[in-house]
Order: sequence, then structure tokens, then C-alpha cells
Amino acid sequence: MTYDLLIGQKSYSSWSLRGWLCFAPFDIPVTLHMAEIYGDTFLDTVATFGGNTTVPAARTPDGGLLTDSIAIAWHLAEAFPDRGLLPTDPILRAEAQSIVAEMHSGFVDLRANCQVNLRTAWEGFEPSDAVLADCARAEEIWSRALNRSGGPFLYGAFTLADAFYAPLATRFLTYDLPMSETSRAYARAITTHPAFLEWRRDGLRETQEIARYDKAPLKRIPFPTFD
Ligand SMILES: N[C@@H](CCC(=O)N[C@@H](CS)C(=O)NCC(=O)O)C(=O)O
Repeated sequence: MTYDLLIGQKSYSSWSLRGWLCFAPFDIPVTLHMAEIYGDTFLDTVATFGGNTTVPAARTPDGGLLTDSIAIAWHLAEAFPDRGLLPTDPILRAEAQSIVAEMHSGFVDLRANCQVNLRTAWEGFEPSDAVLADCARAEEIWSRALNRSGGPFLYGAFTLADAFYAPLATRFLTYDLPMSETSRAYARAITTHPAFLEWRRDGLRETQEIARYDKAPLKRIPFPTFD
């Protein structure tokens, strides 16, 4: 009973990271397949897999095709109801689903201006007011959930909500965006989770750099690892 998941480069593909984190933290078996985002063969690889122009895409063990991260998340929550993908309390579960949906459709300025890059951090990035507004909304969502749960994740244990906010947490680190101590502790919990560490370790072995994600002339500094 193994799923197949098509992903992009691990250092850069934020939606692929979300896809992976819908499986690995919950011990759901998955075989990864690679499509190189912004590469010449990307669209052909996605089409051959059965996807629709973007990654991640997933094939279920019984032949279902899931062409969007949020469909993967909701399918797995339904298929594995006892693995803690969502909080059991109905109100918390509804709220977790709401913030996943908000992540999926929102944070446009933060996502457009601060691309995921797990290979480095940048010194001296100056966020626009629109990016800062997205940061403030993330801060609001995280602090509400973390103050209630006590952490380390939004609903205590790792859930799909954390899978969806993980790439945002890495953006705060890569671009040194303003965050409270509560959010910093959250970013630490995300980036020291074993499934994230495995993903980033593989990503650092990838040799290709995506030129459009380069923030030169900003200076490269190490991605924080909380060692
Ligand atoms: N709504 C999609 C968005 C996926 C998405 O934009 N993925 C990016 C990779 S991080 C992609 O495939 N980009 C390639 C392209 O748009 O050409 C989902 O949630 O699955």
C-alpha cells in the first residue's frame, strides 16, 4: 500500500515540502519521484506522472490521481483517520482545516517575494509593507494556536496544519523576517522535526541552483540550524 508522490527540488519547492510532510511524519508509506521545477522537461514529467502542470501530485495505491497539495492532505486525513493528521476535537479540526485553506490560497506577497531556499539565508533583506502584513498574519495564526496548545506544534503534536505552514516558517529563517519568540520556537520545532531534516539533507545534495531564487547582491549567510 504505497503512494507515489511527484515533487520538485527539495531545497526550493515549497509545495512539494508540504506534500512530503503530509506523509512522512505520519508514517504513511510513499515513493518519491522527481520533476525539475523550471527545467525543460518539467511539464512532460508532470503529465507523464498524471499531474496537471504543478507539483506535488500523488497517485494513490488504488489508482487515484491527486493533482493538488490540499487534495493530498484531505485524502490522507480521510484514509488514515487514526494517525493524528488533524486534531480530534471537532472545533480544533475545523480551525486547522481553515488555516490550511488560508495558507493554500493566501500569503501571496510573502510567497512571491521570499522564495523557499533551504540552502541559505540572506543578510539584509528588506521586506515590503505587503510582506510584513503577511508576516503579521502568520504571527497571529501561530501565536493563537501555540498559546492554546502549548506547542511545540500548532495543535501540540505535528498535524497537517504544520505541514502547510512549514515552508512559511523556513521563509522567516531564510529572510530573517520579524517574529516573536513564540514563532521562533515554532520555526525551530519545524526545522528540527526528523521529516524536515531528512528532506533538507537530501536537498543539500542537489547540485542545481535556481537562478531566479538568487537574491544577490544580498550576502549569503548560513541557514539557521539550531545546532
Ligand atoms: N496549488 C498547487 C500549487 C503547486 C505549485 O505552484 N507548485 C510549484 C512548485 S513549488 C510548481 O509546480 N511550479 C512549477 C510551475 O508553476 O511551472 C498545489 O497546492 O499543489
